[in-house]
Amino acid sequence: MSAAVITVENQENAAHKLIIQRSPSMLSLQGSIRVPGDKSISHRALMLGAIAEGETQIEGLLLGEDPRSTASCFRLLGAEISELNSEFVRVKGIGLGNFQEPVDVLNAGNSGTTIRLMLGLLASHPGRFFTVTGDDSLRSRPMSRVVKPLQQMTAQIWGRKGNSLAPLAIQGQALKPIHYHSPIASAQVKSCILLAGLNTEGKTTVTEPALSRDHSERMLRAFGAELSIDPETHSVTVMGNAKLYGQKVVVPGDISSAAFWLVAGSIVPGSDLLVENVGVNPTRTGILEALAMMGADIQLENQREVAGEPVADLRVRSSRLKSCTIEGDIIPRLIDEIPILAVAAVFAEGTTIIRDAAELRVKESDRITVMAQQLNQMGAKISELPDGMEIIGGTPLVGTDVDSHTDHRIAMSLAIAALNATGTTTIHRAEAAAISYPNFTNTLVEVCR
Ligand code: SPQ
Repeated sequence: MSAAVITVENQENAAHKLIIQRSPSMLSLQGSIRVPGDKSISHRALMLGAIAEGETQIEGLLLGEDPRSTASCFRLLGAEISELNSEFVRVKGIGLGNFQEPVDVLNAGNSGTTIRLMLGLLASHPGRFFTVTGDDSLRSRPMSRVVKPLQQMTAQIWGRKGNSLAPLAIQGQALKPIHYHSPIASAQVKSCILLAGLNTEGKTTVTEPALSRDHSERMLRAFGAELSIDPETHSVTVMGNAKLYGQKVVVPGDISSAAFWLVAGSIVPGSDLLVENVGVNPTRTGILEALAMMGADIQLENQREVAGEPVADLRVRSSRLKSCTIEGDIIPRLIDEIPILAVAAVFAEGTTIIRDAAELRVKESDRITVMAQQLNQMGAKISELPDGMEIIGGTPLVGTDVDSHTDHRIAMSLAIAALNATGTTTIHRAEAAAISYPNFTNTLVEVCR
């Protein structure tokens, strides 16, 4: 008999419920799995491929909804992108400065990375007019964080609420270079400004208060851009009038997707899971450090470098977790993993504090409020802080009806919480997982033994 009953119930409008019922005989998670390609790297490979000269070949692209949005936007801008396939995608670039004026609105769907990075490129393409939008969630996320610095570069952008919400209209211009001191550590802000700087004469610099993920910097260099980086001040400078050349990109597995299995393997007794081929770029490995602080048993095996990004296989075995405090400079290095870290904290001994993470309130959902509400409905003891959560661990969870709020990371975090709950958990709007992890439910079924 299977250790868990996992069913998917389809509903109207492509919505579905994920129903998880753990069997009374204890389940454990076993086997070796692969997670889909890194979402951040997938977006950047498509975008840089599109603005490069010549052909880019991408191996291991994430086939989630978000990279599909990027591909459809850049096709409208003139790039030739072959059918998306995780084995091989070919992008015929149009060369920097050569976007065609799209005949329709560029729709970034649910993807903050698509709209914010693309804005930097659009604003710096003189003589063309563009309109960009997204789904309900994206249209409520703040765009002023990129619109304001682009305006300092003389960009022309209009939108609702003082040009801070999509839909946005952009009249491309020749921009002026700036040195931007970002008030937040955000890879999307940094990348937007650097991408705008590519087609702008002179040097454009971004300084951030703490280091955010550096995939743009690594990939820009690989494509031939001239970049200087000052690690002391967290500053990156790009030389304008750049020329990029098509490359071969190998996308490693996404550590943000691996995080669900690292927590599941830690909290479900008797588990022993190997997650192969995971990107372990130091700007993304805050989750490994946080779980180590909590006493998790995670080993990095077969460490190697693939196409400029560090990669390893991660072995997780169950362990007794203890509480910890997560705050400060580690936050940007694990920001997307905080929903699943909250699940780990619920099963840990003691009180876990998460601070300095107010950014969570402006993600695909308000991830502080939604995680606290949904896990508390299952019996957890989580109090919201303005910039985080206080989680009193050790209270058993009981399955009930919960909702993803259409946020992929919430849907998957709740599914992992359900593995360690008694009774039946029904996750509404679980289809959101397809944004970053289309195969999530199949892998869940595969590893539960
Ligand atoms: O792309 P989007 O929708 O913003 O996705 C998220 C996610 O959880 O997948 C955030 F909601 O990831 C961001 C991440 O939080 C992806 C990203 C990137 O690829 O540059 C950077 C981070 O955002 P930020 O605002 O800190 O720059």
